[in-house]
Amino acid sequence: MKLERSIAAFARASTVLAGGVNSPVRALGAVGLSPVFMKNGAGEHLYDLDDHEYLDYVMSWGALLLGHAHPAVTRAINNAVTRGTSFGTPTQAETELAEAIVSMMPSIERLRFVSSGTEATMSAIRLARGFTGREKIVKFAGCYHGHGDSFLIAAGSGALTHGVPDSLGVTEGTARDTIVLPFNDVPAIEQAFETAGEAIAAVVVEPYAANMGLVLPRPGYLQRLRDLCTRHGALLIFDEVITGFRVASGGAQQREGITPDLTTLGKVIGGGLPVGAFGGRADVMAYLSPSGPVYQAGTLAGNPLAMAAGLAVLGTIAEDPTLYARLDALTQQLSEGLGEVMARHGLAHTCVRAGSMFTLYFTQGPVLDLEDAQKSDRGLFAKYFGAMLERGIYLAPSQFETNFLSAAHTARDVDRTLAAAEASVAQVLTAA
Ligand code: HOZ
Repeated sequence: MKLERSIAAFARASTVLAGGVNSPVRALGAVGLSPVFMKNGAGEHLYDLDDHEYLDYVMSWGALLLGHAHPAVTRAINNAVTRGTSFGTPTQAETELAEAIVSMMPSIERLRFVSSGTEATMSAIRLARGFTGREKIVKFAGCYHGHGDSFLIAAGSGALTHGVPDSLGVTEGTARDTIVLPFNDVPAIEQAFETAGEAIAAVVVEPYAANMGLVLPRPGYLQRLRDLCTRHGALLIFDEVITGFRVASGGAQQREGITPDLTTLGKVIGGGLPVGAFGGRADVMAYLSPSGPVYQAGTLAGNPLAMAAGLAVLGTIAEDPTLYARLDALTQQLSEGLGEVMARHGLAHTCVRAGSMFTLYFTQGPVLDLEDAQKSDRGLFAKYFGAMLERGIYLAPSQFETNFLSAAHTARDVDRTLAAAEASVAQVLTAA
């Protein structure tokens, strides 16, 4: 496969952009390749500068639940853009999208829009600290909550992929206020509350951890977090930037039957435009300026184009009662099929799935925390990724990320992916 134009584009970008990219994972360094520059997307497909077509399983890292350039979303953005791109004043679209979110995710009584998931989680912990008057937050190793300083400790996603889970530039003081525990480990969180319960403002968790690959909570784990937070007066923050409106209209909290105090959102609620939100209990949200003493603001917060796109996405979800069941079934077919391919070739593997999200690990499993995820054969993953790319399948380019399907993916796409996986594994094993 020739990627000449992408290679040239990366060389040019590297002369003006730090590292040649605007977000580390897309550099494809983890799989030993040069980034593929895309020029357009349609439905479940992406097209690169060299005119190759790819079946896309990144879907803008989960943002595109409906696929690329969905007609309802495109129409909404086109209509909004003719009225102006940003006003720095309230607009009714913000209230309309907030109403839609509140009606679909009942734990959210009030919310605020921001411009990214990172901003949402940074703001949520400031609010939690302001509300509780406490300083420490608990996070879990391998979970990623954007690149706010407090979260770049044992962080997942690109930080893990590129070997900087504890980034330089984070002060010791900040690091001291973050307690890092293994995911899925009940004794560890019990112990943390026993030792430092009075100082813990919040426990922040991706209910389905999707930035060390996909790792699901053991039965009862999230409920235990809920109970401990309630007992010790700490807030439970669900980071649903990835899972919100992706695994169900009410997110992972609906599927698991847990009510967090605060939730952070992003991705799907912006239909591919830059957006984030945090929200939850009305008494906690009342602490936010201008009604309360915790400051938070943003020039582009509630941007009219992002609000229009989000309304189109949530409107489409609301009108399609079988959407999530279809996505679930298709993703199950794919992840089980991939498992069968790997088993046929005698490869140790574990395929973890939730709704339209999945990760294939090259390890026997089970994968229940970061330590387990790191047992995956990353060399094998890199070869598999490259072989799939050559066959026009664009997977998440790191072992420590999650793949996403969209409403545009079809059973034919799944068959094509499984055939490509069969051929890719055969190629990788023959070359070994
Ligand atoms: N941190 C994102 C994945 N979890 C990657 C964002 C990007 O490269 O666009």
